[in-house]
Amino acid sequence: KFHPDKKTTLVLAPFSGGQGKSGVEDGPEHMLKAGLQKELELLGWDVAISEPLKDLDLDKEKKNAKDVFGKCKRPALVSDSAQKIYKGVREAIQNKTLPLTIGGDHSIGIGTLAGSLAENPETCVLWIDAHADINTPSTTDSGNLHGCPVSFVMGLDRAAWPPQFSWLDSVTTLHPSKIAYIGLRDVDVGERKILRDHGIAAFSMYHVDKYGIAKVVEMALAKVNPSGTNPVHVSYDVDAIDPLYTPATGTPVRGGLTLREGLFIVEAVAETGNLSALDVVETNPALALQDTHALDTVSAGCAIARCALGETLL
Ligand code: Z70
Ligand code: MN
Ligand code: MN
Ligand code: MN
Repeated sequence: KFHPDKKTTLVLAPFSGGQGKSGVEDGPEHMLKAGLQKELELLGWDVAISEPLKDLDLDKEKKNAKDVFGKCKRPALVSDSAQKIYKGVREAIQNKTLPLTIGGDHSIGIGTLAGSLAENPETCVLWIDAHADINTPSTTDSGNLHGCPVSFVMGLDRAAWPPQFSWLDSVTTLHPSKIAYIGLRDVDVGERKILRDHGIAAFSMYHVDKYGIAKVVEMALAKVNPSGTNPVHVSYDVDAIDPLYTPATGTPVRGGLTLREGLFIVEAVAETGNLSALDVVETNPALALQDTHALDTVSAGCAIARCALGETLL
C-alpha cells in the first residue's frame, strides 16, 4: 500500500559513536559488498543510495575527549550524526522512496525515527531487539547513547538531555502506544520501570515461546496500528536474532530469535503493505572470531532487508 511503485533509498549510516566498540561503522560497506543493492533490484525495486554522513570524520570526532555530558558519551557526535541521518531519511521519504537505513550502531535510530515522524506523525514503530534501548540520560549505566534512542524520540526526561539534542524538539514525539518491542531479553532495571510506567507493548522471548512468532507479530501490529492504515517503521537490531546466526554484533545475548523467526517478523510486516521505513543496525564484522561469523551476520542483515521488501511473498 505505501510503496506500490517499489522505490527505496539505501541510507548508509556508518556510525559507531553511540557505543564503545569500533567496527560497527563498517556494517554498510559489508552489506553492500555482499550484494544488497543488486538483490533488491532483482526483487523489482529501484534503489537509490544516500550518504548523509559522507562529510563526517568519525575517527577524528571520536577522539574529542570533551564530548561528554553527565554520564552520556559523545552527545555532540551522536546528535550531529542523528540529525544528518534525520535529514537523509526525510529526503528519502520526500522523494517517495522507502528509506532503508543501514547501520551503524542503534543510536542512528534517533535520526531515522525522527525522520519518519517528521514526515508522518502517524508513524508507528516495531523495535526488534534483545535490548529496549529506552534508557534516558538519567537511567543509563553505560552512558552509551545506542542504549537510549527510544527515550529521545519519545521526549522522555527532557530536562536531562544534553543540549545538543534540542533540534529534536521540533519533531513530533513518538507516543508510547505507537511502539512495540519484539525479542527482548536483556532489559535494564530502569528501562523496565519506563516500559511499565508508560504501558509500552513489550514482547520478550518468553512471549515468542508462549504464543509463537506469528501471533506475537499480529498482537504487536494490532497494538501499535489498530486501524491497520498507518505507516510502520521497523527498527531492526540484528542482536534480536540468536548469536548462533548473528554472532558479529556488539552485545550478543543468547536465547534469541531463530533466523526464521527473525525473518518472519519482517515478512509479516511486508504482507501488510504498511512498511514505511526499515533500519538494519549493529552488524559489526570486526567482532567476528572466524570468517563465517561475519558472513553469517552480514547475510542475515541482507536477508532482513530482502524479506522486508517482499522477497518471500510469492
Ligand atoms: C544497555 C545500555 C545495548 C545494544 C547494547 C545495553 C544497550 N541497556 N543496545 N547493545 N544494541 O548500555 O544501555
Ligand atoms: Mn573502520
Ligand atoms: Mn540490541
Ligand atoms: Mn538496539
